[in-house]
Amino acid sequence: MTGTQITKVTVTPIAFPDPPLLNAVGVHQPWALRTIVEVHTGDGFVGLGESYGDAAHLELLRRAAAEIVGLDPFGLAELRQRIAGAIGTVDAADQHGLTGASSQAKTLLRVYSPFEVAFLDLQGQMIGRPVYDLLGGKVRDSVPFSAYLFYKWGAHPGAEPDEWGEALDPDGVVAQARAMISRYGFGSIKLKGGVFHPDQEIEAIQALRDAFGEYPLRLDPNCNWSVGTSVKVAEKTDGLLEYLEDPTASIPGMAEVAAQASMPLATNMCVVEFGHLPEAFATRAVGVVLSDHHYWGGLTLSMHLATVCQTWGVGVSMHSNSHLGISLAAMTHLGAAMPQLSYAADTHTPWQLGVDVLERPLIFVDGSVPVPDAPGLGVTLDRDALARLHENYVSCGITERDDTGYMRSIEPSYQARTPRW
Ligand code: GKR
Ligand code: MG
Repeated sequence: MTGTQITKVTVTPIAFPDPPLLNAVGVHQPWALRTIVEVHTGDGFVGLGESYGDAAHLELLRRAAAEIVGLDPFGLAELRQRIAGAIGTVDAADQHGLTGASSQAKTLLRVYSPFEVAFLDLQGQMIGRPVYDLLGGKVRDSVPFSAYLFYKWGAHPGAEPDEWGEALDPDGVVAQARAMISRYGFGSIKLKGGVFHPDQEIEAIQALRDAFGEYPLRLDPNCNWSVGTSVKVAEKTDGLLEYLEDPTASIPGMAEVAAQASMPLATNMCVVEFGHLPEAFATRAVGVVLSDHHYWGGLTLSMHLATVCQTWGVGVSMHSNSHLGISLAAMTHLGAAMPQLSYAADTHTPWQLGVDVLERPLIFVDGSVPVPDAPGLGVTLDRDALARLHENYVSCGITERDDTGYMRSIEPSYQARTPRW
């Protein structure tokens, strides 16, 4: 084997503390799960990737990892073929229901993604160039992110309050926005909705508008409204939102709402793989697609997605789930290289309570992450932190994200219903 070939791949499940964030299907469990992928070459380079941590996905990542030794880090086509061969025709997307329907195609791209990112990290280190250069070069020096607000309890039942406090009404939402913006400097705001009656969530949006003047605002109820409710909310929020995200389920449902709404509709739930684009664009169901390299097949395919969106006059934003710094670095390089990114990207970074797997995580300056110019992703794994977070995984007893099950353990009568209103 030559020094540039892959000699070892490790796949490490981790868990980190997660506050009780409320959403359309329940509440976040006390621990968020992720998987860290390390790909080593004979020359001593280590490429990094980060992905979901649910058991079925972890098993597929492990199967894929076993097939990668011996590959050339520049061989992305072969990487994808090997992974396709390793996982077969399985369909094992997320079970929590917040990133849309699953399919074999999407499962393959979810498994491929962290390895693709790790390969790009390696390529960059080997040729001494940042990952954004491998995606075509940077079009911006810093990538804007948005304040991502959640309704939340002050603490998990029986635990100490977390640093963000309670937010269950418009005042709490505005207070959370003030705290997050003063800490990170974000210049736009997204509220995770689908938790309370839509009228209460509209009141919160109005309160944010009153408190933050011209800040762009978004509301995302994760498909928890019927078409009729969505149309009414769109009427009541006319002039208040830069986009309304996934008000209702399915491409035909979104198309019906879009035909009557004044603002663009955005999605990370009805358009989640390339096969969804023709119908969604032909029926004008969505005005903005939220890209997410974790399930669109890594950074290169996310760039392709943006080009297709542009061709159809559809905007591009970026979706997030609970994540740590390797994902943030990958999102930052992608955002740096993607000319079509016309909205501040989502990030869950403020909710990770300062925990990370990196030695020096990327930082936010005035709501944006300055793009690192070091070779590869430009970040280094903190092995002690990785070991600690792996210990959390082993001891926390959680192997699946299950917001509904956790909510039911606290409120036994809770039912996840779509649409709820
Ligand atoms: O973290 O609860 C959450 C979010 O609801 C997340 O899981 C969604 O996938 O943020 C996401 C979204 O924009 O739909
Ligand atoms: Mg969303």
